[in-house]
Amino acid sequence: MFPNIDPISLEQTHYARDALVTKIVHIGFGAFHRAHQAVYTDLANENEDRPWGIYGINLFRAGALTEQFAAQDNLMVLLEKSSTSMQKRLIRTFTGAMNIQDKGIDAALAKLCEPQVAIVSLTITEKGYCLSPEGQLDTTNKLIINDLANPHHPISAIGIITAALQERKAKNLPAFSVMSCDNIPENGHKTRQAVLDYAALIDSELAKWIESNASFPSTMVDRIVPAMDETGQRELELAVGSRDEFGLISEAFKQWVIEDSFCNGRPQWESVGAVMANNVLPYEEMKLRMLNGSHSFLAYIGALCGYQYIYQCMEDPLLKALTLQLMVNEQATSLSAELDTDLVGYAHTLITRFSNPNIQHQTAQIAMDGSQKLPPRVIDSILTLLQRPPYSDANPPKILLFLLAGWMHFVQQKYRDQETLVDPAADQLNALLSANLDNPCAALLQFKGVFNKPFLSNSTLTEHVTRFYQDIEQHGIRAALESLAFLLRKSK
Ligand code: NAI
Ligand code: CS2
Repeated sequence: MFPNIDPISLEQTHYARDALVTKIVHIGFGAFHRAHQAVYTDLANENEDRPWGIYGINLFRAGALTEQFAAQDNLMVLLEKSSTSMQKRLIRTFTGAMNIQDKGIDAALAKLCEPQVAIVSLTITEKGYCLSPEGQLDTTNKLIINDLANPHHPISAIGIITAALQERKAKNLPAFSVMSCDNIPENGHKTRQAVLDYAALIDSELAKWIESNASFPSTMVDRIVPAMDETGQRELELAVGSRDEFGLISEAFKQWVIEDSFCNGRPQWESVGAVMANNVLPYEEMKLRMLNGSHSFLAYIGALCGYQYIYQCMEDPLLKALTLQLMVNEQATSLSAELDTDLVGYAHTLITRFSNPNIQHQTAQIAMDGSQKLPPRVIDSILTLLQRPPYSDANPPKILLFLLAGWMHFVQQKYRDQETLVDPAADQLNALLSANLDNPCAALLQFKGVFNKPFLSNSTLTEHVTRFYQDIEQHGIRAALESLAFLLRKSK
């Protein structure tokens, strides 16, 4: 399919592709899955007699995906780039893909109900789980309202998974494991909660069957995979020798920690570097707070400074220094004592990864969906840190609070400039701003999806956010960052 790929520099597996069996159906056939779980599965297949095939399903995308992917034989190329080297990898584990918008829900359910399907994995973004801020199924979510009224024609991922499990139960087929690979702490437990809450509302017997037959492993996933743009496409085309509509560019680093709780078998991912663990939460929190929390800091503060890409933020000495302090002094202090990891070393590795100029990761991409991302990356850490010396009510973690003020400016600027805020809570946030035009900071502090009760009941926290907000407003982002750095030196 890719005739011009130089065979010497191409990394590829060699198992018999015609032996692939579709035992994994992946919902959310986006960039990350194709550059992470698909790579591990493809590599693990080298040691399997019955290699694991993956079939991809998209819920909310339209287009002739099945036909286009089949036209390139369900193959794709990934360019894995460090700051000094690049490797081309051919990924051979896919058996096909579909957009539900084109093929219809019945086709997707038929796929999920093939008897041999053992795992349904997910990368559907944080909002795809339809959870309330308290971690229960959000029954006011539009998709869930639709699905509860039409359980046999669902449109949410939770509704589709439950409908498939219902059909499998009716046909006496085994259940499957539902493996979330999204950036959510306890992602398996939260998926289980959403599915069980939903199932209980349509059929209590089904909820019991799912509880005893399905499993919901949690995972910590890590690899920076920016959305492809035309420049990336052209680079890929040069490297491959022909157009690859599904090809991607990622960093060279990858990591996967998986809770070993699969009800119906799994690939030997540990044979190719994944770590199987009993408790994934400490790793999830480490990555979510140190990596993703810093990413969100750079997304909002970097964007306010005018930077388009993360590596450009790392070329700014002040931003780089504050990012390292955020990781080491604030986020690392908030983590579980159970972690047997050199967190300072981890922080330096993250800075090196963020500095990779070969990865064009847009601050705007990371800034999306802030209302979903800030609670686990920022709010949870702040509340934990108040109980951990040297922090206290009188001395709260300031870089995290500055980040929140930066997010508020980002949201406010989009509103002011009438630009689209990409966030599932955009309407609510804009309504709060329009109701209090004179005081955007006070308006956004009313947004309960981010500022929960414990946060709002602590006046030191709200005062700090307000002060930082005003500092940015009155003196500009650069001067506000310098004042923050000064404040941090003083409070040492
Ligand atoms: P993408 O934009 O390429 O794909 C997003 C996928 O989510 C699409 O398949 C889309 O159809 C689906 N989706 C969006 N909203 C949905 C909803 N409400 N219900 C069901 N499906 C929905 O994004 P990408 O890069 O694949 O990232 C997806 C997720 O993967 C992230 O949100 C994150 O949780 C996780 N992730 C991404 C990493 C990255 O570097 N790109 C790294 C680590 C985790
Ligand atoms: C990023 C993540 O978009 C975001 O919010 O923080 O996608 C990040 O690139 C990955 O989690 C890295 O593993």
